[in-house]
Amino acid sequence: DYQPTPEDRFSFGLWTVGWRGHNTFGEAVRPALDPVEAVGKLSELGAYGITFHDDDLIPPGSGDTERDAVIKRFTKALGESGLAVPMVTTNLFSHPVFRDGGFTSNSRDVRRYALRKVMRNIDLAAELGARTYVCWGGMDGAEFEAGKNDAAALDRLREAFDILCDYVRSQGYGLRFAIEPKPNEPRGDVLLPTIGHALAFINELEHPEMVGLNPEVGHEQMAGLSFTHGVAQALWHGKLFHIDLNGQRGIKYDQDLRFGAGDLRDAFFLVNLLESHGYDGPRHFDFKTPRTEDMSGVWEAARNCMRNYLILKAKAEAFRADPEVREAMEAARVFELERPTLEPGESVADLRAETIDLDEVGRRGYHFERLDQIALEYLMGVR
Ligand code: 3MF
Ligand code: MG
Ligand code: MG
Ligand code: MG
Repeated sequence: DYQPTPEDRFSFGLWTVGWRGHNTFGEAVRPALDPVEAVGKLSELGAYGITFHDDDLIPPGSGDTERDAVIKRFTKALGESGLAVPMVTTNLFSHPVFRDGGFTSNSRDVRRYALRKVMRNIDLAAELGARTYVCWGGMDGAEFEAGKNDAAALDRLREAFDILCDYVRSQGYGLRFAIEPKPNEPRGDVLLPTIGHALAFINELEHPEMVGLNPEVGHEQMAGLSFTHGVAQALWHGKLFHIDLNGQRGIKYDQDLRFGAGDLRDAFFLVNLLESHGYDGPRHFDFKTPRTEDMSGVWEAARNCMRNYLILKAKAEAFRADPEVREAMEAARVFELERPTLEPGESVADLRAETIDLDEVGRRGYHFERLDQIALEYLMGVR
């Protein structure tokens, strides 16, 4: 009956169910959500984890005593509910000091403050047993080319990750970092706009093994890219440390619809990929319930993020197990791609001596239409 359990490893950001619906044009439409209530409600719905930015949990400007009290109360709620904190992240975007970014602000004092803010929250993340620390640098970007030296920004971003990796190592924390790419919003152009940019950047770090990705469905789709292909490449590099699941309809603002809304076809192939290619991290939802909804709609959406994932998982399993699919994949030569182009024992001389009948092979059809239609029929529920 698609009822989630903690074994499904579903997690939610505190800022997702807590989003009050304010946007560029409209003010908040929903009341503030007590983090303790979020913990209770999410565990009741069958989630296994909750994640947060420092400022989601601890009201900005809190003194040490107030901060300790908030953490104590939250930790108690976690203990009572059994909910885990698999990932933690930092808000380096809301406060006016971050208007030109965090790690790559032109202002050196802001960059130093950003690092302090992250380190303080890393200590809390480690204390709560988190394994992943996400870095979304959405305010790190530009509207004007002349105002930002991109090479220097990349130098400073690398410096920030090198410092943070050293810090985690020196403290002996079991944390890894996950970069979350996004093409734009809130900045006109954001640094590390796509999965590919972030993968290339990681190679330049002092500890590339400590840094991977937290790709988000809608972010890649905002760039017109296929999320499923992007995630497949992240997995291939061993860099899918975490994931933000949600829904998006095309190249427009970051919609953060519940998972399954938006591009349902891509959601099907994404779940199929995650469930068959060894991803064992949390299935984390980063969604925002549209402001038409009251709190009942928020919980409805949270429940349905998980429900849609489980429905798609069942459909993808049935699809993969179907002998007709197997046969259609054979006909489409899908498995032939797994065979090395030059097998052991074969030489380049063998390859060069070979001939091909270009007319004949050029007439070859690949039968992807049939295979895709079967997938679609699973998705539409007639198989
Ligand atoms: C913005 C996002 C962010 C990140 C978050 C986690 C506010 O589009 O997706 O949500 O996911 O900062 O690091
Ligand atoms: Mg987002
Ligand atoms: Mg989004
Ligand atoms: Mg996100």
